[in-house]
Amino acid sequence: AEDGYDLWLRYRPVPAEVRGVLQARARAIVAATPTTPVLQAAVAELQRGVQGMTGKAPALSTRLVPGALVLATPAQALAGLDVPWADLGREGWLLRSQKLQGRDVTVIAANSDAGLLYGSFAWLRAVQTGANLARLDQRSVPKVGLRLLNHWDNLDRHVERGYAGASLWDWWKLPDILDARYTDYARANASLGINGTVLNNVNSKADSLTAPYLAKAAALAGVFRPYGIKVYLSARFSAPRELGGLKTSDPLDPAVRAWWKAKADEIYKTIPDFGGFLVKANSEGQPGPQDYGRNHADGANMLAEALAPHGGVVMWRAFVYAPEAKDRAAQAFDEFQPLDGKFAPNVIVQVKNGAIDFQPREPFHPLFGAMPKTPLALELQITKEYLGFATHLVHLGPLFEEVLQADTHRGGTVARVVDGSLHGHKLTAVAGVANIGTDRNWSGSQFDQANWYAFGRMAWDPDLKAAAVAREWAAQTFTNKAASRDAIVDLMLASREAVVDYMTPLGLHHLMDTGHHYGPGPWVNDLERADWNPTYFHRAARDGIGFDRTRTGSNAVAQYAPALARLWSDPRTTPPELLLWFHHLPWDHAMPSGRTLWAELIARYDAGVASVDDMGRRWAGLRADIDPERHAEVTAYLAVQAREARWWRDACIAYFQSVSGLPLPAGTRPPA
Ligand code: GCW
Repeated sequence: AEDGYDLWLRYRPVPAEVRGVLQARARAIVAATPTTPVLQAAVAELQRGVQGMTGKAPALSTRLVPGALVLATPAQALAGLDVPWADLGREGWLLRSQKLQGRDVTVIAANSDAGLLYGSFAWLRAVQTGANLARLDQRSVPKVGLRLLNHWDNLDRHVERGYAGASLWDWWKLPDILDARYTDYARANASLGINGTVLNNVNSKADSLTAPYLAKAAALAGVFRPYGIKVYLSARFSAPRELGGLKTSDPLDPAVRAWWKAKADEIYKTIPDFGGFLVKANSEGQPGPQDYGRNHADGANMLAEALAPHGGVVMWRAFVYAPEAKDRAAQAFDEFQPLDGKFAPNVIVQVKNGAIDFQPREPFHPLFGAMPKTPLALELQITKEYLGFATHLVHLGPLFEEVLQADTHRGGTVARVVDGSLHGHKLTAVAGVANIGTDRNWSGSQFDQANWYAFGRMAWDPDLKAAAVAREWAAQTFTNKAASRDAIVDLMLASREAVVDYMTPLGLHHLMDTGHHYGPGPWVNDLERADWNPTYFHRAARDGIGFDRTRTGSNAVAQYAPALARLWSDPRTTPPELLLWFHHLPWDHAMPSGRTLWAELIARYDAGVASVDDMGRRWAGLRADIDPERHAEVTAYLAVQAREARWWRDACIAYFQSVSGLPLPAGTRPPA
């Protein structure tokens, strides 16, 4: 039965006519000997894939037979091979069907074994998406160096904001027992080019840095290493006090610095290729350098100094806000921008895509482009904390594309900031908060797998189009029949705007109910911190709705480049989808559609519901082409979403009406 465990690496038997072609193109695998663990992983994956699709695995061969898959590096380049090695970088690959020494072969070429592994997965992707195997000519080089998952996994296996079961990491059984699932996790990530994983939650326990846990992390690192994946840890800033018995964790205290240096040495003795630390400091109650009157750079640089001799990096998060701030959206910029140029070379500041918190839609974070002397990592959330958890079908590819392609008006897009090309940085990273757990289907729903997939592919190449990535995923995961595949893609692409419309249209944000963030709660107004209340964000009152972030309000808009700040300061030149993010406007404000703001708001909520209904209809029409198990499961989830989209719409409109005092516009509702 199909339960989704195999993700997009399904390798199901292909139709007879395809089988012959495939067999003829995978008669044997020619690779270097002696082989390395990474190369072995590549060969094993090719064998597994071809075995699954044709019923017969190609053998390893030292002879160049016709129909061979040739894995080539500069050290193992056969005569006649003409590969532009210099253009492939350290991890890039080339895929080409060609004649070599008179034989028809397929060349997979790279400068490293990791590149060969990525190239092997690329060939399997080409096969599964129906590429013409006789005419392959592709190459790809990652634009971003560190492509990382961030697990918000606690040591007790609870996953913060996780909706796919418990943490995969079975800390009690590690390091001795290595669940086979760890290998499948690594395969899936390697197939996308993900090359690092932060094992534990940013709200971290110091325990994760103790010797027993380092041994467990080392065991995981051992499983992941053949797949080109490094292990990282979230570090608790107060560890010197909590673990080391020191009186302080002040980053400028020599004893504290010495403690971290010794800890780093210990870690690298256990995990020689350890990636580095991810740190959440002075944010939502976490300890940090400000506890001692120091700043973020002081804290980050202390850790960087400890890791530098080993080649490790510090990813220092910019997600900070305090109740005193006049506008929560403005605080990260205010704290971090003045520190530009103050960070050590192995520090990268990790910035969420938007300034509030992983909402259905936010403008890009104003720090992107505004810290030219500091490498900035983009943090995306794959798990759907604010987007209906695992039951709502919301495909995030369009959201990722929107932020990556946003023009900072400071010389380039967010993608150009993040890939380092705009400001000439070599240290580059994209991080995604994982949506992975012990559920059979890994991600809590069949379609949430696509968010993991899209994250990985777009971290490798931030310029990939969401539509193209969704097409790949749908072909591999569900069906390669063009019409059905495209219907799935349409549904996925429409789903993002649908959730914006039925939850938070027109730039509204953070209307979700408290704590869990599931379902509507625009009326909530009694939390201990004002900046947690939905009323703080929407500011709906008799006079109008929206957060004034222009000069007459918080002026957070001034954090953007002047050209953009000018546009977004005027409601007439602010795109409707960001309108209430930047402006507080009267209910009768005239919208470009000709409707009043009040009528437009209602129309958007209705459009969101209609779009979810449409997704349900499209999915129903696909029944003949999808296995019954997964078809039924998605159908059931879509029914939940259809019901809850109405819940969102009706609750929000009812609440806003109670504030505006306005009648529902004529014709928007059936007569009573
Ligand atoms: O939005 C908040 C989440 C927290 C999370 C925090 C963060 C890990 O609700 O659960 O904590 O963001 O990103 O640090």
